[in-house]
Amino acid sequence: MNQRFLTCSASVLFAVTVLGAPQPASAHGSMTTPPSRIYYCYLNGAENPTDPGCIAIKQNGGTDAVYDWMSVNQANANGNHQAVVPDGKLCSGNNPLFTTLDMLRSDWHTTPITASGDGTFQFAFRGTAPHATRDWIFYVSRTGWLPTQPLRWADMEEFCRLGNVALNPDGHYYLRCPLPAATGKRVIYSVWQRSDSPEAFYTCIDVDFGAGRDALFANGFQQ
Ligand SMILES: [Cu+2]
Repeated sequence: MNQRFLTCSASVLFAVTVLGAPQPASAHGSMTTPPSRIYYCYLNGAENPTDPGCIAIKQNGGTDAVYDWMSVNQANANGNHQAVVPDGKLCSGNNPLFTTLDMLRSDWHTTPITASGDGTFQFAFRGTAPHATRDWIFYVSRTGWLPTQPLRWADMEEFCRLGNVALNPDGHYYLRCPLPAATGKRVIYSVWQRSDSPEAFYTCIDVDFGAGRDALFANGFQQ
């Protein structure tokens, strides 16, 4: 068996077997700044959520998905994301545990997002175990797309692509990207493709660009 192609789950199982120590099922990750849809619901409380979208996740799929917020993955993506994640399944990564993330709702909690003076934003992705990275890819939903419509690849515009980033000692990957000149509520979609295995991870992040950068500058905003 070639360990290079073990999925993360298999690696954890291997560690449990060999070391005999309990390991959390938390060896992958998700976006925490801004929080991904699933991580937001974890913060909201798996057992007693108060947010309408998080309540719906619990009612339609129980709490397992929320507790496993770091595992929205495809084990054999190998860069072929559009092949392994069909339209309408982007937020779940086409992973059956997370189908509730694909629900068509207008009330997913959104987090305001604003670029810093240089037009960039520093995303934070909590990686509970380090993996070497092939690439990080960021997309934003197009103008006019509504969250009550299935999210399709054709609705997504790539705005950032980064290579390998070292895991910060605090357990996060910090990912600085130029933000698109978007307005209003959008979905930002991130793809994390490992280079040490074909496994990839997906996150939907519900954000609100508000009036957008262009409006800020038009109103005299100073960098
Ligand atoms: Cu992992």
